Amino acid sequence: ANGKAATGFPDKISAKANPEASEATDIAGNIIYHAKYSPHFSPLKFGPEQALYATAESLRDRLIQLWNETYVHFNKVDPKQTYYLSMEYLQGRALTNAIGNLDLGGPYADALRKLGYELEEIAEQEKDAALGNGGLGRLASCFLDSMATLNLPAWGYGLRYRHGLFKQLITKKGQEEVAEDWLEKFSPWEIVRHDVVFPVRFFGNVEINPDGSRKWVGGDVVQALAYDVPIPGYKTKNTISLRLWEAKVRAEDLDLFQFNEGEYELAAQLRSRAQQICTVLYPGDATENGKLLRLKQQFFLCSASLQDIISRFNERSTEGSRKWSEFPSKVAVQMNDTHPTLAIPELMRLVMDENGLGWDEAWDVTSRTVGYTNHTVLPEALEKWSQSLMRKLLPRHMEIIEEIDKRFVQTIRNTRVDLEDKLSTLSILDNNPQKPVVRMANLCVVSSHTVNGVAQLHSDILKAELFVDYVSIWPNKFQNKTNGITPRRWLRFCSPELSDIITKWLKTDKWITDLDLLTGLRQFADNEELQSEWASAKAANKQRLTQYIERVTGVSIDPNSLFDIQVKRIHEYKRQLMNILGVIYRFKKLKEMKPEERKKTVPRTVMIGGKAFATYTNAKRIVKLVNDVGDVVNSDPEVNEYLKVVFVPNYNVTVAEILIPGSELSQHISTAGMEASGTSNMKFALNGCLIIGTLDGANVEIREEIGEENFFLFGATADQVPRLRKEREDGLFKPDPRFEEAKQFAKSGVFGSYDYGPLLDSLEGNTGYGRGDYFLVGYDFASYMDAQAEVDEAYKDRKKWLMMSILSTAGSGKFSSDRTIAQYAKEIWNIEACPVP
Ligand code: HBZ
Repeated sequence: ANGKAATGFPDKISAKANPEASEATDIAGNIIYHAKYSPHFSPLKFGPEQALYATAESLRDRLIQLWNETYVHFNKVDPKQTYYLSMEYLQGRALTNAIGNLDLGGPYADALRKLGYELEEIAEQEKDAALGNGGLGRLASCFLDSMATLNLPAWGYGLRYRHGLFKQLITKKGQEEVAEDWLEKFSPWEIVRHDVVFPVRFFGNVEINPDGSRKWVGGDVVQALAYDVPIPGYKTKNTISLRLWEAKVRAEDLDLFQFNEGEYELAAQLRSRAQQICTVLYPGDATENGKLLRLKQQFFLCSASLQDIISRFNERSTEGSRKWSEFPSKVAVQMNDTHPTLAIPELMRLVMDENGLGWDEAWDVTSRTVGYTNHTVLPEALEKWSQSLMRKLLPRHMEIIEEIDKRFVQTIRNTRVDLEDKLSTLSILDNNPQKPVVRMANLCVVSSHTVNGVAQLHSDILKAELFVDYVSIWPNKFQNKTNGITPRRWLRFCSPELSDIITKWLKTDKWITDLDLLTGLRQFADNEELQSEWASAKAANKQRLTQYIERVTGVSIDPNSLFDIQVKRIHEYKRQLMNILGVIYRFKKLKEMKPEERKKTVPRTVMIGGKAFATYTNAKRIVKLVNDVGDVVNSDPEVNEYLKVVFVPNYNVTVAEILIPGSELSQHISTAGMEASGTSNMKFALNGCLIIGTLDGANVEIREEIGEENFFLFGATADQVPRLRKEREDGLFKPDPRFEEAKQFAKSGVFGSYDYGPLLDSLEGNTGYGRGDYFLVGYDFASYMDAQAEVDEAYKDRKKWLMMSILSTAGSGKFSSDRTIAQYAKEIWNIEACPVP
């Protein structure tokens, strides 16, 4: 078929290296060239997998060329450049994105067709690059897409983890974790840079030179080797870098003497310690595990990246090096949460110990260079490192941190007597003799020129609570930068049907880079023609999702039912437990109804997905409960026409790209004040999905933008939470009978023999065994169920629902990461576009 010869290669297309090909035939020739002459498989076969790698390599040719042009241009113009330091990037797949951003969709689809394949089928072979845990990592990836698209001189730095976020299997026991293996074969997108290697030291000690200057010596030295992942902008030449570091040792670090003595393990000790550094992504929300390794990872990222940044700073000057005072006007470093905080003492050290500057100059350079983004107010998620661990691994950095702290405390004592009694919380070092720690967020706030939260409410809470006293010291340091998402991946490429309709009605596709243009849809929100086109695009996306669910879970769902989705990391504050209790209540009521009554209800398919941290017991119990409820509900012949419950396994970027376009209602129901922003809420709204949610994180701004009448709001507000918690804990609050009924039913054994007592008891107020219902599920349940009833009513009115759906998309313009990044560029980094001519 398709003219394939016996080898599996299409016989009519001849191999020809042609990195600039833009016609389908030439592209096909270039694909075949890669399959034959950069082979990773038997050169006798051309199956879908071979086609994927060869197609990716053909795109890589072009990306390398654009990347080079961009690099040369930046070198020539020498603009101020931003470096985004992040321990996490959730890139997902790259093929469809690269083809789309390069605007080669048509030619590539045609080329592959000539080779006997459909582009979609080939794209599905690719594994996700999942070098992150959740929202924070995905945000970094959306930011890279916007930086490139806005032609900004900006790069990302991260680590090349051998294994990304674990793969989630659902078994009878609930969630099981399996090591993920994105590099099992190889990644066609990365370019190993054997010319970019920097030494990174661990342990050792500090020597004092005769002139009083200090030098960090001894310990282990490992090498950081760069891998560049080119990041293309949308319809622009600018192609930037995500530079990922891998740890290596030099040949001379292998002790040949020991090896020859037969001591193979001893001989390779340093090598094996180096290899550990990038073996696995550190799981977020973790507690005591692998502290030392995590700290090594953080330092490895910071040290390698800063050495690279400094060498580029010098390289770009005509004299080969330049004045340090110019550094902050050429370099901005942004820290994605506190994970890369060690960039602060490392930059101080490099400037002082390696370049001979004094403290004051080094401090000036550092504090004018670094900015800090906070992503959480949860106390347990604020990083604190043991002082003794830090001193052991990074003795010089610990000295520098102590000096920063000393000077800060002294300044406060000299200038702000009123804050004297606050110093125990404001200082960087917590010298509690039981457990002396370094408070990383404090180090960031003291050392950065700018601190920002990720949604207005979150930034307000930072200023009013967590960092309130710092605000009185530096009132202008604190900003808000509401998160955003890239409209390319999250609408244009994941829902081409809906995108085409939008382009048709707006009579332009400029919305893809100017998302505010979506407001132009408002005037057509009740237009019947648009509504019917909208409905058919949604129906097609629901159909695709239906097939996906059937394939991965075996559950068949009704594409005409209301698709209700909650996907995100499983966490008690995100309240998946409230969702499933609501489902349990709905199930119980459906069971109690007469058949004629049931027929009047709105059929619903509730989908819940997300990963639980491996040792987070209650999160894992929630996963198990959702699965158990699904098993019972889905096989109940009386009810399963009206309700289905599906746990979507192994939620990741690729699964999100199937779920979100097919969604109609999505749940963003965290306890108010706890979700810093949320970003999937923006993706759902952009795809015309209605939101049921609390006044938390970016929900507040989404509701403002799309209109309160198009948002199903419920629940306590952030300022009410402390009082309600106290009342709930004290047993003063009397929960709604529906809440009691749902809990009783969950405990009754209908959902199997697993003991849900301990999970459900966490929802009790102070009854002697409960934990006080810290997340206020009991308080919010009543208004949640009322809002769910409004959803059902609204869904019955087809026209109204479609109008609300269109208005959700129309009001989502603000949530483009292009807007977010433009604000960072202007208000924090002070950088400007540098488009490649
Ligand atoms: O960052 C999330 C916030 O929970 C979410 O509200 C926000 O929208 C998003 C982007 O700003 N935070 C995370 O995803 N945090 C982590 O994944 C994490 C990773 C490692 C840690 C701690 C937290 O050690």
